[in-house]
Order: sequence, then structure tokens, then C-alpha cells
Amino acid sequence: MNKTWWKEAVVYQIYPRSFQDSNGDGIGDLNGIRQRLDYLKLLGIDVIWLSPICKSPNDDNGYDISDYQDIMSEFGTMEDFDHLLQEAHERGIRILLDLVVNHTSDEHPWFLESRRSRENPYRDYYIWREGKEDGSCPNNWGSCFSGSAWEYDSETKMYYLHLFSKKQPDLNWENPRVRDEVFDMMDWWCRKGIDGFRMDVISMISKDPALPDGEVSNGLYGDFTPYSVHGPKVHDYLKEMNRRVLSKYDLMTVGETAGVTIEEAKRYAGEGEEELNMVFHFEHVDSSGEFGKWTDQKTELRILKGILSKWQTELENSAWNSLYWDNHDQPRAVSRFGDDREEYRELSAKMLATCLHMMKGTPYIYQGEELSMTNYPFEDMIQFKDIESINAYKELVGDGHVTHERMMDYLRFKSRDNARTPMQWDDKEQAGFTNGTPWLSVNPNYREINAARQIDDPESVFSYYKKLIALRKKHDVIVYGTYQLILPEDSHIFAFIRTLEKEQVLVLCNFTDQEVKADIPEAFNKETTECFIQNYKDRESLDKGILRPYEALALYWKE
Ligand code: TEU
Ligand code: CA
Repeated sequence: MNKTWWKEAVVYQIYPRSFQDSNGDGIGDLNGIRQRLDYLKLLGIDVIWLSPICKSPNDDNGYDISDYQDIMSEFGTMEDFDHLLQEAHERGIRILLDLVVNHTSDEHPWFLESRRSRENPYRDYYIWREGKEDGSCPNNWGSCFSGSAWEYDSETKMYYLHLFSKKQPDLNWENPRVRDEVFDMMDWWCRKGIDGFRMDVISMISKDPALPDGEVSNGLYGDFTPYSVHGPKVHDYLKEMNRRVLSKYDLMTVGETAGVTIEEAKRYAGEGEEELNMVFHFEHVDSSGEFGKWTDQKTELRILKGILSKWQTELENSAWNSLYWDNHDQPRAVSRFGDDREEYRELSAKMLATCLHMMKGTPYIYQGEELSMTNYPFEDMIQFKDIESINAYKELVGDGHVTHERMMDYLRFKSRDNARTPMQWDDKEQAGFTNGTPWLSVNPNYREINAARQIDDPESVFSYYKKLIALRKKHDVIVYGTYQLILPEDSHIFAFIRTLEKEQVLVLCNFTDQEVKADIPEAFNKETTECFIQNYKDRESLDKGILRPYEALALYWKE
């Protein structure tokens, strides 16, 4: 068992724009994060993943970078960053940066040069193509943010590729100069003392040079994923990145690999592959409808536990899992996988936390998840700021594919803005996030759901997360034990066992608001169990062979 700090760590994701404003402009910033480091220390997390903090016009809230070696003006200065890094390290907290190198902003100097002329030395930093004979786009690919993945540039009469917004032109990783620039920039940040990277859509950096048309599924655009996800040279590029940068430092690296399969994950994150430490897969969050991600349907439990169990068992002894319910791109966990009705919100949030944190892998907590923050009650399109949501509404409702009412249901359930409302610190004006006007409205339930109300309450969701994090530090069986799903056919209970030599943990989670029978295999009905954690005050239920609504327990014993 090769013990490793990033396998034993719990990561906390901060979306800086919405975490803490320190200067009253309504936008979160680095000094605001520094003010909250003691909160994170109290929670017990080990690593912070900062969503992008570099200079950006914020077309996609920082995932469109115009200077990789300077801090976004709204977030502060490089001196503020150095101060934050130093104070985090003083508390034993490491910091990962969000590496966004599949694309830059169209305001990056490289792109400003590249678009000036076909002969410009920066031309091949990006992916330019002539249109088809009839002048239409080079192929039928659709952007993740609606519309075509190509934008025509009248200056040089060619199209450039953008798998995301037209202000996010894709970098051409085939060009060794692009790789040199990226690796030099990464090395510069590592020499400043950062502790690793979360790598944005890193599975997309290698494209099939033929850029062929994709299959058209919903009558809108062709699917680019077969030709631009896990492309022909993606592993060559990551091995080169590891050799030239990552291997020189004690880093944690996690790849955001949309569309990744188990087999591909073993290549990106396999022990000995010399690429990354782990990857995020999206199988459990990629619920979809007729038009991509847009649905308001929850995932049925047997499907959900089948997916998560597959990743637990099939990466065993070959790669390391990342564990998450939500992030800045996903709806709030308790609204999507739990039950945010007031009577069940805290119970189901603790149940979800038990389920995730007792699995094998590195757990990620998204800001506010530890408070059971919920989706936002959106009523009008004017309330949205997320380019993905706004563009999807324009395309799907504007072109008559989906009714306004239906699209509002989809957005209320899955818009990324659900996760981006300001962190709820207390019950004061704007939830203590800002003393100005927040860039995105604070959830009206902030008076009931906020940190001040929870940090000293031993029964709060915050205190429950603290216990789970402390348990992980205390017991190797939680970090390194093997995983075995039990009751696979049960459509209410997600139950599994972790085993490490003579130690075992039985985890039972009722994902419903029903009281259900719990057929626990005789072998595990042992009297000598110690209850690691439970979200009810007692475990009488087990004596009756039932689980109460959203009941969760983790029972431990040692042979
Ligand atoms: O997201 C990549 C990605 O796959 C998105 O399409 C995401 O899955 C989708 O938005 C979910 O609805 C990364 C970042 O996490 C995201 O915030 C950025 O917008 C995107 O890349 C472009 O940088
Ligand atoms: Ca601010």
C-alpha cells in the first residue's frame, strides 16, 4: 500500500467569484478567501482547488484566460495570491490551480497575433481552417455552449475552432511551440510553490487532424467527441507534460476528462503511466435528455450505484478515483441526488456525504456542499449569468425546439448558476458574502442555511462533514480498503463494504424518503460493531432490520 498524501487528502473546491468578497464590489476575491482560511482549517480539509484566478474577460467566468501569469483584476493582485498561498501553507493547506489550456481567451495576446494574418508566427497556435466550397463551416461540429464550434474571421477569411464559446479559441497542441509555452508557464507556477493542478477539459487537447463531420443526434450540430476527446496524441502530450514539468515537483494532478471511460482512465491516471494522479469521470452526473444535458429527471438509484461501483471496483489496483457529487458546473448535490425539502434537506445531505466519503478515492467538497446549500429558485431568464445556460435557452427555445416552461424546468434543475450563487456565511445582508451588490443573487434561503448557524452546532451538516473528514484521517480502511457493493438490486438502499485486512466498514444509505427493509447479510449482523458515523441519533432501526428516511450509517469492526 504506497501511502500518498493526495490519496489521503480531502479537497475543497472554491469558485472564487462566489466565495467571499473583501472590497465591496460584489465579486469574490483572493483576500476574501484568505479571510476564510480558518473556516476551512476548522472543517479539516487538506487541499483547496481554486477555479481559475488568472486574467480573463470573464466570458466564461475565468475559463477564458488572457494572461496565464497574472491575476484577474476583480480577484486582486499577484501579491494577494502570494499572501494567500503563504497563509494556506502556514495552516497546512495545499493549493491546486485550475489549468485551462485546451483554449485561451480570444483576448489573449497569442490569439490577437494569430488572427492578424495567415503568415503571423502565432497563426498555428490555434486551429484555423478554410470554409467548405459553399463557404460554410469547415465541419458540422457544435459548441458545448450552443451554436457552431467554428467562428468566421473576416480579416483572414478563415474559421477558427472553439469547442466552447467563440471567445474561447482552441489551442493547437500539435504545435510544439504551444506545448513549450504551456509547460514553461506551468513550471513558473510550480516554482512559486503551488501544489498541483486541476486540468480543465484536458481530454480534449488532441484533435483528429482530419476534423471530420460528427454524427448529428438532435438535428442541430455534429458531435465532436469521437474526434476531439481522448484524441490521437492526448497521452503523448500528457507524458511530455509529466516528463518536462510534473515529475519535477511533489504535486497533485487531477484531469477533468469529460467522456472518460474506465479504460481511458487507466491510461490518464494509471499507476506507472506517468501522466496524472487521478481524473474526474462524468458518468454519474452526465444525465441527459433529447438536447444534451438538459433534463429535470433524477438518476434512478440502481443506475447511480452501478456507475459508482463500477468505477470503485474497476480502478482497483490500477488507478485512483476522485469522488464528487457536484462542482461549479453541476447543480447542488442535495437538490439533485438528495432531497432539498426542508424536512429532509439536512438528513439527505448527511446521507450523501456518508455515501461519498466512505468510498475509495479522494473526496472533493464543493463550496457550500458542507452546509447543504441548495439549487436556486430561478423564475426568470434575466436571473441567469452562465453563458452555457443563456446560449442553450436562446438556441433551444429561440429555435422552437423546447418550450419556455420546459426549458425553465431544465435550468432550475441543471443550470450551472445553481452552484455559483454566493457562499452563505451568515444571516446578515447578502449572507455575509459582500457588503455590496453580489454579481449573482444570494439564495433567499440563506437565513436558514449558513455557516454561522452550523459551525458550533454538533448536529449540523458542517459538523457531520468535519466528522467524516476526521474519520478518513484516522482509519486507513476508509482510504485504502477495497470496495464491495452489496444489495445491488435494492432500489432504495446504496450499501457497500470496505475491507482492509481484518478491518471492515459496512456503509448503509437509504436514498429515499421511505422507511425500507434492510436485508443485511447475516455475516454483517455482528454485535461487535462500532458505529463510525450515523445521521440519526441512534441505530435502533437496524435492530428492526429497517432504515428510516435518508438514514445513513457506517459500521466498523475488526476481526
Ligand atoms: O467544463 C468542461 C465541460 O465538460 C463542460 O461542458 C461541463 O461538463 C458542462 O459545462 C456541464 O454542463 C470545463 C469547466 O469546468 C467549465 O466551467 C468551463 O465552462 C469549460 O470547461 C470550458 O473551459
Ligand atoms: Ca471583491
